[in-house]
Amino acid sequence: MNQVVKLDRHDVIAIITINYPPVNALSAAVRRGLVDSVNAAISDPEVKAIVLTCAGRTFIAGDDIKEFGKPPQPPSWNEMMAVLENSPKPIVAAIHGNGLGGGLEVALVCHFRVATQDAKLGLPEVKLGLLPGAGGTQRLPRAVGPELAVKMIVGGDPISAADALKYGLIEEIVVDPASGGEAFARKVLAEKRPLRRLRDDDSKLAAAKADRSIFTDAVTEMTKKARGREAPFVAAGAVGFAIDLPFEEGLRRELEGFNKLFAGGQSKAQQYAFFAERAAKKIAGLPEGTESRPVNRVAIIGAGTMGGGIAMSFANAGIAVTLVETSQEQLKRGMGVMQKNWEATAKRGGIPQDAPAKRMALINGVVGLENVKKADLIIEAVFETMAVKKEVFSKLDQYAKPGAVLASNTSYLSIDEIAKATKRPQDVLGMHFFSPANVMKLCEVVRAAKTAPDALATAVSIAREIAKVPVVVGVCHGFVGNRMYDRSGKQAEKLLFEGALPQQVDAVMTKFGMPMGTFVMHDMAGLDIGWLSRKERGVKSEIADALCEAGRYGLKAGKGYYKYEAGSRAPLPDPEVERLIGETLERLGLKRRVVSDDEVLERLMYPIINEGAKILEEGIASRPSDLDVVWLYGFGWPIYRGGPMYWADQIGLDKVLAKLKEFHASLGDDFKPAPLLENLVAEGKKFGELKQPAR
Ligand code: 3H9
Repeated sequence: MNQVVKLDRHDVIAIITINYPPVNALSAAVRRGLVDSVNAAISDPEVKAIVLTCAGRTFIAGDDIKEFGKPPQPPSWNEMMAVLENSPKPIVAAIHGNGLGGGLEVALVCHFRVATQDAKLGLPEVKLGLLPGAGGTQRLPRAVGPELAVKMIVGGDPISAADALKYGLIEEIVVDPASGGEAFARKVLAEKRPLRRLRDDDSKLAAAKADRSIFTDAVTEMTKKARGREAPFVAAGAVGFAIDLPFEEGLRRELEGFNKLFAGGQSKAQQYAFFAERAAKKIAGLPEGTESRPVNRVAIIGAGTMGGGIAMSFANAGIAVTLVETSQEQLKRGMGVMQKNWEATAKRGGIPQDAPAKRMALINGVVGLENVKKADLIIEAVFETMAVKKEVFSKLDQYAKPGAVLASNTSYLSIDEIAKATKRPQDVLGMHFFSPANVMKLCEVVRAAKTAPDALATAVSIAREIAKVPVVVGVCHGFVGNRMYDRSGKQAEKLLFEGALPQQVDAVMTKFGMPMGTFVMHDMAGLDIGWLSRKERGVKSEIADALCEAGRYGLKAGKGYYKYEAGSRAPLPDPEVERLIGETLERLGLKRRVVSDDEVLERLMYPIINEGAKILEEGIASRPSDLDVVWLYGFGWPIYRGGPMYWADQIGLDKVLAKLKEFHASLGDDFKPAPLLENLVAEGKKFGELKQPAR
């Protein structure tokens, strides 16, 4: 039909095949080919039924996001959907890989659907700050009932083919999409099955029409974690229209919601984040054709909080690991923590009941570094001092097999320095996981001066295999994430010396969309650790020290920057803390002033942007979007704000620079503007316009 859609005929069955790599997105050319093919099949008197299938690795993964924002090209979605739905000849959608977004919506206007066992079906538009805008919110509830439809549309996660079959989204599971779809189409003809148009079938809406709580309970559950995002609420509302309004009216209201979200800033930021994550997969400067090394066995050194979390991440992905400790006692403690962690998740229904035992079985706990001999990848997660790290790496040099990738999970230390402890610096790199490592998706893959390209590629690919989001960064103190975060943390502390209270600072952060504020986080981590380290170094932080001297060690003590009721993790503002802060300031001769929320936000966030600019200048990260990915997946930056660098572009770099200069004049060098930022402002450019590095 055209370059991306092919029409074949196997006697009475027309087979339409979309072939538009990589994911058969519904570009204008695909829509044109599809409409023309269906029309041709309808007008061909020999054709009695039509199969819609895709070539390559997947069915249609949605509208073509790369065409978003460009002038619309015909045929319109409306036209395409009408041609398919009104076809007098049955159309069978045969799904493999992913049937997502507009792809699933196309399948829903077809009269029948079959899918391969490994197929995933979903409406992930909310993840792009949108809702399904081609009838998905009206047809999916009619296919599977409003309860599951809310889960899929508001949550955005796909379901398996087995579930799709169970809930009536597909008719059959097939082995091969094209031949399976064709066989099913022949069955439809042989059995003279009537065309099933979901728009005309309200049977699955009846229960929710009679008892609306079926719908509202599902919405309450699914919007619990929406935190500031608009799309989940608008999407939920649209599913409500399917229950309450006639089909056409529901469709109209759905489109209204889609257009509103599409025009809004949240969706733009979320689309940006989608491409930022994909851009981060492209490792700058990696020689063409670099292959990763095979990894069949993984060893992790250290069963503490980080090592345990990393081991859990591997086991969660079904990969066996050898977990090495220095004593049986330490090992037992670490294994116990993992077991408890999984059991708690299973109890909450987060993983199957038998998962904890199965996952524990994948972890082989051992004592002694000599046990790493067979590992292809070794991740060190021991105590965070250079001397200890170097000792471990020099021993690894003796035990690890040639070619094994040697990774350190250090959060701050120089990988170049650690690599010197071995005779194989080409195999050494950083894999910096974020805490809790079994939960947070970010993994900074640190490329040291001598890291070999294939070692780097190996770390990136294994990180992806365990469902992490790897971002390649260079060596500097704290790499990208912590280096930027520390700028903000320092200001949070300073603000307390000027008159802000922990609860004000934290509230500004959570209102902005961060999952938690700095001081709640300090309480969770424990204040005593920093206190001890300060004492060792002879450094003071008067307010934090005063809290510790009063026994306020954080959550574990039931009091820190906040107080906590017995058995509760909910932080409560404590007048006692305000008193302690007041006394400390008085002792230091400092006057409290009213600090505005705007100032708190600027003081916390602008240094992050400024530090990001310095990181880019130094070449520690390849692109501004990589920094945004670090913040999205390492610190829970609100996705609807894209990331700090994207956010800065939206505010206007001139405004950010002007504020930094103002703070620099009054508060000193913490705010000294990065030359890159000054240059961009001088050229009237944004971070987003910086030249992208070569793949
Ligand atoms: C929608 O459908 C709106 C409708 O409701 C209504 C309209 C009226 N378009 O992720 P990968 C590219 S909204 C264009 O690395 P994987 C991606 O950028 C859409 N391009 O592969 C990358 O390109 P590059 C709803 C797309 O195997 C390449 O494909 N659908 C699209 O890890 C490989 O991607 C979604 O939100 C697209 N729709 O994962 C699904 N999708 O190589 C979004 C991907 O140049 N997509 N690309 O960097 C995904 O979730 C994943 O890509 C998928 C494959 C699971 C499909």
